[in-house]
Amino acid sequence: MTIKHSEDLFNEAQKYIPGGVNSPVRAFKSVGGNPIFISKGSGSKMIDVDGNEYIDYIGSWGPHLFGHNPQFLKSVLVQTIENSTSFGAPTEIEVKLAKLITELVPSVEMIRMVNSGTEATMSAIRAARGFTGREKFIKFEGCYHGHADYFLIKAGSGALTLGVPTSPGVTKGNAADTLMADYNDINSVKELITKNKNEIAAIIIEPIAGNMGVVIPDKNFLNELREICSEEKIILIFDEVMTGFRLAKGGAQEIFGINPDLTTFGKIIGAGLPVGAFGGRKDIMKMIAPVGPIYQAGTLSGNPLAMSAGYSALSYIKNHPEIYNQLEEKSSYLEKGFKENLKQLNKYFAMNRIGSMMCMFFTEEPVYNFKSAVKSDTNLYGKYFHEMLKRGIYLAPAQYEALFVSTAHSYDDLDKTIKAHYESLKSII
Ligand code: KE4
Repeated sequence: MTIKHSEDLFNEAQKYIPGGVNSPVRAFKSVGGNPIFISKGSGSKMIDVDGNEYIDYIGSWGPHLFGHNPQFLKSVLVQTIENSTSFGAPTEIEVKLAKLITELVPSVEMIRMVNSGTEATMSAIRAARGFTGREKFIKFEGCYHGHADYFLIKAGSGALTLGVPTSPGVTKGNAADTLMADYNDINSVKELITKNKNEIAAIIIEPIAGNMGVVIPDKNFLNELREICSEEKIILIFDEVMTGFRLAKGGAQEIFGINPDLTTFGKIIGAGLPVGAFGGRKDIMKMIAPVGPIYQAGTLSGNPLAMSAGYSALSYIKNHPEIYNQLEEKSSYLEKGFKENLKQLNKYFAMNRIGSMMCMFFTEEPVYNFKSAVKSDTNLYGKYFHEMLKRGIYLAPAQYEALFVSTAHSYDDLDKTIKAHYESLKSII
Protein backbone atom coordinates (compact mmCIF):
# COMPACT_ATOMS: atom_id res chain seq x y z
CA MET A 1 0.00 0.00 0.00
CA THR A 2 1.70 3.22 -1.08
CA ILE A 3 0.86 6.49 0.67
CA LYS A 4 3.33 8.66 -1.27
CA HIS A 5 0.80 11.24 -2.43
CA SER A 6 -0.64 11.54 1.10
CA GLU A 7 2.86 12.14 2.45
CA ASP A 8 3.61 14.79 -0.18
CA LEU A 9 0.31 16.51 0.52
CA PHE A 10 0.91 16.42 4.27
CA ASN A 11 4.33 18.05 3.86
CA GLU A 12 2.75 20.74 1.70
CA ALA A 13 -0.23 21.18 4.06
CA GLN A 14 1.99 21.80 7.08
CA LYS A 15 3.42 24.90 5.40
CA TYR A 16 0.04 26.63 5.36
CA ILE A 17 -2.21 24.95 7.96
CA PRO A 18 -1.31 24.42 11.66
CA GLY A 19 -0.34 20.75 11.91
CA GLY A 20 -1.46 20.32 8.28
CA VAL A 21 -5.06 19.76 9.34
CA ASN A 22 -8.16 21.82 9.97
CA SER A 23 -9.06 19.86 13.08
CA PRO A 24 -6.42 18.38 15.41
CA VAL A 25 -7.83 14.90 15.86
CA ARG A 26 -7.29 14.24 12.11
CA ALA A 27 -3.53 14.59 12.45
CA PHE A 28 -2.82 11.05 13.74
CA LYS A 29 -0.83 12.69 16.59
CA SER A 30 -1.83 10.15 19.21
CA VAL A 31 -1.44 7.09 16.96
CA GLY A 32 1.75 8.17 15.20
CA GLY A 33 2.41 8.35 11.48
CA ASN A 34 0.98 10.85 9.00
CA PRO A 35 -2.66 11.41 8.14
CA ILE A 36 -4.08 9.81 5.02
CA PHE A 37 -5.54 12.29 2.54
CA ILE A 38 -8.91 11.16 1.25
CA SER A 39 -10.09 11.77 -2.30
CA LYS A 40 -13.51 10.05 -2.40
CA GLY A 41 -16.18 8.41 -0.31
CA SER A 42 -19.03 6.19 -1.44
CA GLY A 43 -21.31 4.15 0.80
CA SER A 44 -19.19 2.50 3.51
CA LYS A 45 -15.93 3.09 1.64
CA MET A 46 -13.33 5.83 1.38
CA ILE A 47 -10.51 5.99 -1.17
CA ASP A 48 -7.32 7.90 -0.42
CA VAL A 49 -5.27 9.99 -2.85
CA ASP A 50 -3.03 6.97 -3.55
CA GLY A 51 -6.00 4.83 -4.52
CA ASN A 52 -6.13 2.72 -1.33
CA GLU A 53 -9.67 1.74 -0.29
CA TYR A 54 -10.87 1.62 3.32
CA ILE A 55 -14.02 0.55 5.13
CA ASP A 56 -14.85 3.80 6.95
CA TYR A 57 -15.95 3.72 10.62
CA ILE A 58 -15.52 7.45 11.22
CA GLY A 59 -18.20 8.67 8.83
CA SER A 60 -16.89 12.24 9.13
CA TRP A 61 -17.09 11.81 12.97
CA GLY A 62 -20.76 10.96 12.98
CA PRO A 63 -22.72 12.75 10.22
CA HIS A 64 -22.79 9.84 7.76
CA LEU A 65 -25.55 7.70 9.28
CA PHE A 66 -26.27 6.46 5.72
CA GLY A 67 -22.64 6.24 4.59
CA HIS A 68 -21.06 8.55 2.01
CA ASN A 69 -23.15 10.17 -0.69
CA PRO A 70 -26.51 8.40 -0.45
CA GLN A 71 -28.50 9.03 -3.63
CA PHE A 72 -31.22 11.05 -1.89
CA LEU A 73 -28.57 13.48 -0.61
CA LYS A 74 -26.75 13.87 -3.92
CA SER A 75 -29.88 14.71 -5.84
CA VAL A 76 -31.18 17.26 -3.35
CA LEU A 77 -27.85 19.11 -3.26
CA VAL A 78 -27.58 19.25 -7.06
CA GLN A 79 -31.15 20.59 -7.20
CA THR A 80 -30.66 23.18 -4.42
CA ILE A 81 -27.42 24.62 -5.74
CA GLU A 82 -29.26 25.62 -8.94
CA ASN A 83 -30.93 28.35 -6.85
CA SER A 84 -27.69 29.59 -5.21
CA THR A 85 -26.07 28.41 -1.98
CA SER A 86 -27.11 31.12 0.46
CA PHE A 87 -29.10 34.35 0.64
CA GLY A 88 -28.73 35.68 4.18
CA ALA A 89 -32.52 35.93 4.15
CA PRO A 90 -35.16 33.53 5.49
CA THR A 91 -36.14 30.59 3.27
CA GLU A 92 -38.87 27.94 3.39
CA ILE A 93 -36.49 25.04 3.87
CA GLU A 94 -35.37 26.46 7.24
CA VAL A 95 -38.97 26.37 8.45
CA LYS A 96 -39.44 22.83 7.16
CA LEU A 97 -36.31 21.53 8.92
CA ALA A 98 -37.12 23.34 12.18
CA LYS A 99 -40.66 21.94 12.13
CA LEU A 100 -39.42 18.42 11.36
CA ILE A 101 -36.95 18.47 14.28
CA THR A 102 -39.69 19.62 16.68
CA GLU A 103 -41.79 16.68 15.44
CA LEU A 104 -39.01 14.12 15.87
CA VAL A 105 -37.76 15.46 19.23
CA PRO A 106 -40.81 16.49 21.34
CA SER A 107 -38.75 18.31 24.03
CA VAL A 108 -37.67 20.76 21.31
CA GLU A 109 -40.48 23.30 21.00
CA MET A 110 -38.36 25.88 19.15
CA ILE A 111 -34.92 25.68 17.54
CA ARG A 112 -32.22 27.99 16.16
CA MET A 113 -29.81 26.83 13.44
CA VAL A 114 -26.07 27.52 13.66
CA ASN A 115 -23.02 26.23 11.76
CA SER A 116 -21.31 23.79 14.13
CA GLY A 117 -21.76 21.81 17.30
CA THR A 118 -19.55 24.31 19.13
CA GLU A 119 -21.81 27.20 18.15
CA ALA A 120 -24.80 25.18 19.31
CA THR A 121 -23.40 24.39 22.76
CA MET A 122 -21.99 27.86 23.41
CA SER A 123 -25.32 29.40 22.42
CA ALA A 124 -27.20 26.98 24.69
CA ILE A 125 -25.02 27.95 27.66
CA ARG A 126 -25.61 31.64 26.90
CA ALA A 127 -29.36 31.01 26.68
CA ALA A 128 -29.33 29.23 30.05
CA ARG A 129 -27.28 32.02 31.67
CA GLY A 130 -29.50 34.71 30.19
CA PHE A 131 -32.69 32.92 31.20
CA THR A 132 -31.65 32.16 34.80
CA GLY A 133 -29.47 35.22 35.46
CA ARG A 134 -26.89 32.80 36.91
CA GLU A 135 -23.28 32.46 35.67
CA LYS A 136 -21.82 29.06 36.54
CA PHE A 137 -22.40 25.75 34.78
CA ILE A 138 -21.46 22.13 35.36
CA LYS A 139 -19.83 19.92 32.74
CA PHE A 140 -18.43 16.40 33.16
CA GLU A 141 -14.79 15.41 32.96
CA GLY A 142 -14.10 13.75 29.60
CA CYS A 143 -17.17 15.16 27.87
CA TYR A 144 -16.46 17.35 24.85
CA HIS A 145 -18.83 20.13 23.83
CA GLY A 146 -16.68 21.84 21.20
CA HIS A 147 -13.92 24.39 21.58
CA ALA A 148 -15.59 27.43 23.20
CA ASP A 149 -13.17 28.68 25.88
CA TYR A 150 -15.17 27.67 28.93
CA PHE A 151 -15.62 24.09 27.64
CA LEU A 152 -11.90 23.44 27.19
CA ILE A 153 -11.44 22.41 30.77
CA LYS A 154 -10.80 18.69 31.27
CA ALA A 155 -12.46 18.19 27.86
CA GLY A 156 -12.54 14.99 25.83
CA SER A 157 -12.05 14.15 22.14
CA GLY A 158 -9.10 15.87 20.50
CA ALA A 159 -8.33 17.89 23.65
CA LEU A 160 -7.95 14.68 25.66
CA THR A 161 -6.18 12.86 22.82
CA LEU A 162 -3.58 15.60 22.54
CA GLY A 163 -3.17 15.70 26.31
CA VAL A 164 -4.42 19.29 26.64
CA PRO A 165 -7.82 18.73 28.24
CA THR A 166 -7.39 22.23 29.70
CA SER A 167 -6.17 24.45 26.88
CA PRO A 168 -3.76 27.40 27.08
CA GLY A 169 -5.54 30.60 26.06
CA VAL A 170 -8.52 29.90 28.30
CA THR A 171 -8.53 32.75 30.84
CA LYS A 172 -8.98 32.24 34.59
CA GLY A 173 -12.12 34.34 34.36
CA ASN A 174 -13.61 32.06 31.75
CA ALA A 175 -12.61 28.93 33.60
CA ALA A 176 -13.92 30.23 36.94
CA ASP A 177 -17.54 29.63 36.00
CA THR A 178 -16.97 26.11 34.70
CA LEU A 179 -17.59 23.51 37.41
CA MET A 180 -16.43 19.93 36.86
CA ALA A 181 -18.32 16.81 37.90
CA ASP A 182 -17.65 13.11 37.31
CA TYR A 183 -19.72 11.20 34.79
CA ASN A 184 -22.04 8.64 36.44
CA ASP A 185 -21.38 10.17 39.89
CA ILE A 186 -24.49 12.03 41.02
CA ASN A 187 -22.87 12.92 44.37
CA SER A 188 -20.18 14.92 42.58
CA VAL A 189 -23.03 16.96 41.07
CA LYS A 190 -24.83 17.37 44.40
CA GLU A 191 -21.63 18.60 46.09
CA LEU A 192 -21.12 21.27 43.44
CA ILE A 193 -24.73 22.41 43.74
CA THR A 194 -24.44 22.67 47.55
CA LYS A 195 -21.22 24.69 47.27
CA ASN A 196 -22.63 26.96 44.56
CA LYS A 197 -26.24 27.32 45.74
CA ASN A 198 -28.42 29.31 43.32
CA GLU A 199 -25.37 30.21 41.21
CA ILE A 200 -25.58 27.43 38.61
CA ALA A 201 -27.34 28.22 35.34
CA ALA A 202 -26.96 24.87 33.60
CA ILE A 203 -25.70 21.33 33.60
CA ILE A 204 -24.53 20.22 30.16
CA ILE A 205 -23.94 16.54 29.45
CA GLU A 206 -23.48 14.12 26.57
CA PRO A 207 -26.38 11.77 27.46
CA ILE A 208 -24.17 9.04 26.11
CA ALA A 209 -20.55 10.14 26.18
CA GLY A 210 -18.76 9.65 22.86
CA ASN A 211 -15.65 11.76 23.43
CA MET A 212 -13.79 9.75 26.02
CA GLY A 213 -14.51 6.70 23.94
CA VAL A 214 -18.12 5.55 24.42
CA VAL A 215 -19.31 5.75 28.05
CA ILE A 216 -22.88 4.81 28.86
CA PRO A 217 -24.83 6.44 31.72
CA ASP A 218 -25.77 4.24 34.68
CA LYS A 219 -29.45 3.36 34.89
CA ASN A 220 -30.71 6.25 37.07
CA PHE A 221 -27.96 8.78 36.53
CA LEU A 222 -29.75 10.86 33.90
CA ASN A 223 -33.08 10.63 35.77
CA GLU A 224 -31.43 11.93 38.94
CA LEU A 225 -29.86 14.75 36.94
CA ARG A 226 -33.28 15.65 35.56
CA GLU A 227 -34.81 15.68 39.05
CA ILE A 228 -32.04 17.80 40.57
CA CYS A 229 -32.22 20.32 37.73
CA SER A 230 -36.00 20.64 38.13
CA GLU A 231 -35.70 21.11 41.91
CA GLU A 232 -32.84 23.63 41.66
CA LYS A 233 -34.20 25.43 38.57
CA ILE A 234 -31.02 24.56 36.70
CA ILE A 235 -31.30 24.23 32.91
CA LEU A 236 -30.54 20.66 31.84
CA ILE A 237 -28.79 20.65 28.45
CA PHE A 238 -28.40 17.39 26.53
CA ASP A 239 -25.54 17.76 24.11
CA GLU A 240 -26.82 15.46 21.35
CA VAL A 241 -24.46 16.71 18.67
CA MET A 242 -23.24 13.12 18.32
CA THR A 243 -26.19 11.09 19.64
CA GLY A 244 -28.95 13.11 17.98
CA PHE A 245 -30.63 10.97 15.28
CA ARG A 246 -27.71 8.51 15.61
CA LEU A 247 -29.35 6.29 18.25
CA ALA A 248 -33.07 6.85 17.61
CA LYS A 249 -35.16 9.29 15.63
CA GLY A 250 -35.62 11.21 18.90
CA GLY A 251 -31.99 10.78 19.98
CA ALA A 252 -30.69 9.57 23.34
CA GLN A 253 -33.51 11.42 25.13
CA GLU A 254 -36.02 9.13 23.40
CA ILE A 255 -34.10 6.05 24.55
CA PHE A 256 -33.97 7.22 28.17
CA GLY A 257 -37.40 8.88 28.16
CA ILE A 258 -36.01 12.12 29.58
CA ASN A 259 -36.93 15.66 28.52
CA PRO A 260 -33.98 18.05 28.83
CA ASP A 261 -34.72 21.77 28.87
CA LEU A 262 -32.39 22.42 25.92
CA THR A 263 -30.79 20.10 23.37
CA THR A 264 -27.88 20.76 21.05
CA PHE A 265 -27.50 19.09 17.66
CA GLY A 266 -24.90 18.81 14.89
CA LYS A 267 -23.39 16.22 12.53
CA ILE A 268 -26.37 14.19 11.22
CA ILE A 269 -28.67 17.25 10.94
CA GLY A 270 -26.31 18.56 8.26
CA ALA A 271 -25.59 15.14 6.67
CA GLY A 272 -21.95 16.22 6.30
CA LEU A 273 -22.58 19.92 5.61
CA PRO A 274 -21.80 22.44 8.38
CA VAL A 275 -24.93 22.56 10.55
CA GLY A 276 -25.50 22.81 14.30
CA ALA A 277 -28.63 23.76 16.23
CA PHE A 278 -29.87 24.43 19.75
CA GLY A 279 -33.48 24.24 20.85
CA GLY A 280 -35.88 23.27 23.59
CA ARG A 281 -38.38 24.93 25.90
CA LYS A 282 -40.27 27.78 24.27
CA ASP A 283 -39.96 30.05 27.32
CA ILE A 284 -36.15 29.83 27.07
CA MET A 285 -35.89 30.02 23.27
CA LYS A 286 -38.14 33.12 23.21
CA MET A 287 -35.35 34.91 25.07
CA ILE A 288 -33.15 34.59 21.95
CA ALA A 289 -32.75 37.65 19.68
CA PRO A 290 -34.52 39.16 17.90
CA VAL A 291 -37.61 38.13 19.90
CA GLY A 292 -35.69 38.29 23.18
CA PRO A 293 -32.58 40.07 24.53
CA ILE A 294 -30.06 37.19 24.39
CA TYR A 295 -27.99 37.85 21.31
CA GLN A 296 -27.00 35.03 18.94
CA ALA A 297 -26.34 35.27 15.19
CA GLY A 298 -24.62 33.69 12.16
CA THR A 299 -24.09 34.75 8.55
CA LEU A 300 -24.62 31.27 7.13
CA SER A 301 -26.94 29.91 9.80
CA GLY A 302 -29.83 28.09 8.09
CA ASN A 303 -28.33 28.41 4.60
CA PRO A 304 -30.54 26.54 2.14
CA LEU A 305 -27.80 24.20 0.86
CA ALA A 306 -27.06 22.82 4.34
CA MET A 307 -30.74 22.89 5.32
CA SER A 308 -31.75 20.83 2.29
CA ALA A 309 -29.07 18.27 3.15
CA GLY A 310 -30.31 18.04 6.74
CA TYR A 311 -33.96 17.99 5.74
CA SER A 312 -33.38 15.12 3.28
CA ALA A 313 -31.51 13.10 5.94
CA LEU A 314 -34.10 13.64 8.68
CA SER A 315 -37.00 13.03 6.27
CA TYR A 316 -35.39 9.72 5.37
CA ILE A 317 -35.18 8.91 9.10
CA LYS A 318 -38.82 9.88 9.63
CA ASN A 319 -39.98 7.68 6.72
CA HIS A 320 -37.66 4.76 7.52
CA PRO A 321 -37.55 4.27 11.33
CA GLU A 322 -36.60 0.65 10.59
CA ILE A 323 -33.03 1.84 9.97
CA TYR A 324 -32.41 1.79 13.72
CA ASN A 325 -33.18 -1.95 13.92
CA GLN A 326 -30.82 -2.45 10.98
CA LEU A 327 -28.09 -0.41 12.68
CA GLU A 328 -28.61 -2.34 15.94
CA GLU A 329 -28.35 -5.72 14.16
CA LYS A 330 -25.21 -4.75 12.22
CA SER A 331 -23.55 -3.11 15.22
CA SER A 332 -24.24 -6.02 17.57
CA TYR A 333 -22.95 -8.38 14.86
CA LEU A 334 -19.69 -6.43 14.77
CA GLU A 335 -19.48 -6.28 18.58
CA LYS A 336 -20.08 -10.04 18.85
CA GLY A 337 -17.34 -10.70 16.30
CA PHE A 338 -14.90 -8.49 18.22
CA LYS A 339 -15.78 -10.18 21.51
CA GLU A 340 -15.32 -13.62 19.94
CA ASN A 341 -11.84 -12.55 18.84
CA LEU A 342 -10.95 -11.23 22.29
CA LYS A 343 -12.07 -14.54 23.82
CA GLN A 344 -9.86 -16.48 21.44
CA LEU A 345 -6.93 -14.21 22.25
CA ASN A 346 -7.73 -14.37 25.95
CA LYS A 347 -7.80 -10.57 26.09
CA TYR A 348 -10.85 -8.99 27.68
CA PHE A 349 -10.60 -5.37 26.59
CA ALA A 350 -13.54 -3.23 27.70
CA MET A 351 -16.09 -2.90 24.92
CA ASN A 352 -18.81 -0.25 25.26
CA ARG A 353 -21.57 -0.09 22.66
CA ILE A 354 -24.95 1.52 22.33
CA GLY A 355 -26.69 1.36 18.98
CA SER A 356 -24.22 2.17 16.21
CA MET A 357 -21.70 3.86 18.53
CA MET A 358 -18.99 1.59 19.87
CA CYS A 359 -15.53 1.73 21.48
CA MET A 360 -13.01 -0.94 22.43
CA PHE A 361 -10.70 0.34 25.19
CA PHE A 362 -7.20 -1.03 25.64
CA THR A 363 -7.85 -1.74 29.31
CA GLU A 364 -9.41 -4.88 30.77
CA GLU A 365 -11.19 -2.94 33.51
CA PRO A 366 -14.72 -1.64 33.01
CA VAL A 367 -14.95 1.90 31.58
CA TYR A 368 -17.73 3.99 33.12
CA ASN A 369 -16.16 7.47 33.43
CA PHE A 370 -13.12 9.59 32.54
CA LYS A 371 -10.77 8.13 35.17
CA SER A 372 -11.44 4.55 34.06
CA ALA A 373 -11.23 5.47 30.36
CA VAL A 374 -7.76 7.00 30.67
CA LYS A 375 -6.39 3.74 32.03
CA SER A 376 -6.36 2.61 28.39
CA ASP A 377 -3.00 1.84 26.80
CA THR A 378 -3.00 4.47 24.05
CA ASN A 379 0.32 3.21 22.62
CA LEU A 380 -1.23 -0.20 22.05
CA TYR A 381 -4.26 1.54 20.51
CA GLY A 382 -1.87 3.31 18.10
CA LYS A 383 -0.35 0.00 16.99
CA TYR A 384 -3.83 -1.53 16.59
CA PHE A 385 -4.99 1.50 14.57
CA HIS A 386 -2.15 1.12 12.06
CA GLU A 387 -2.57 -2.66 11.78
CA MET A 388 -6.24 -2.14 10.98
CA LEU A 389 -5.40 0.66 8.53
CA LYS A 390 -2.96 -1.66 6.72
CA ARG A 391 -5.84 -4.12 6.38
CA GLY A 392 -8.13 -1.48 4.87
CA ILE A 393 -10.09 -0.56 8.01
CA TYR A 394 -10.28 3.16 8.81
CA LEU A 395 -10.92 3.73 12.54
CA ALA A 396 -10.69 6.89 14.65
CA PRO A 397 -6.99 7.84 14.92
CA ALA A 398 -7.47 8.17 18.70
CA GLN A 399 -8.52 5.90 21.55
CA TYR A 400 -10.97 8.43 23.01
CA GLU A 401 -13.41 8.46 20.12
CA ALA A 402 -16.33 6.37 18.89
CA LEU A 403 -16.57 3.89 16.03
CA PHE A 404 -19.70 4.54 13.92
CA VAL A 405 -21.59 1.89 11.94
CA SER A 406 -23.74 3.20 9.06
CA THR A 407 -26.65 1.68 7.15
CA ALA A 408 -24.22 1.42 4.20
CA HIS A 409 -21.96 -1.11 5.98
CA SER A 410 -22.61 -4.56 4.49
CA TYR A 411 -22.18 -7.84 6.35
CA ASP A 412 -19.24 -8.47 4.02
CA ASP A 413 -17.68 -5.24 5.35
CA LEU A 414 -18.34 -6.38 8.91
CA ASP A 415 -16.82 -9.81 8.31
CA LYS A 416 -13.71 -8.25 6.78
CA THR A 417 -13.47 -5.93 9.79
CA ILE A 418 -13.83 -8.78 12.30
CA LYS A 419 -11.10 -10.73 10.50
CA ALA A 420 -8.80 -7.69 10.41
CA HIS A 421 -9.51 -7.05 14.11
CA TYR A 422 -8.34 -10.58 15.01
CA GLU A 423 -5.21 -10.43 12.85
CA SER A 424 -4.32 -6.92 14.07
CA LEU A 425 -4.64 -7.79 17.75
CA LYS A 426 -2.77 -11.07 17.27
CA SER A 427 0.09 -9.20 15.62
CA ILE A 428 0.53 -6.65 18.43
CA ILE A 429 -0.17 -8.69 21.56
P1 KE4 B 1 -18.15 20.76 16.23
O1 KE4 B 1 -17.93 22.21 16.68
O2 KE4 B 1 -16.84 20.02 16.07
O3 KE4 B 1 -19.06 20.65 15.03
O4 KE4 B 1 -18.95 20.01 17.39
C1 KE4 B 1 -18.40 20.00 18.68
C2 KE4 B 1 -19.02 18.86 19.47
C3 KE4 B 1 -19.97 19.15 20.43
N1 KE4 B 1 -20.55 18.17 21.16
C4 KE4 B 1 -20.24 16.87 20.95
C5 KE4 B 1 -20.91 15.80 21.77
C6 KE4 B 1 -19.28 16.51 19.97
O5 KE4 B 1 -18.97 15.20 19.78
C7 KE4 B 1 -18.66 17.52 19.21
C8 KE4 B 1 -17.60 17.21 18.17
N2 KE4 B 1 -17.17 15.87 18.09
C9 KE4 B 1 -15.80 15.64 17.66
C10 KE4 B 1 -15.61 14.13 17.50
N3 KE4 B 1 -15.46 13.49 18.75
C11 KE4 B 1 -15.44 16.41 16.44
C12 KE4 B 1 -14.22 15.93 15.69
C13 KE4 B 1 -13.20 17.02 15.55
O6 KE4 B 1 -12.96 17.77 16.52
O7 KE4 B 1 -12.62 17.12 14.43
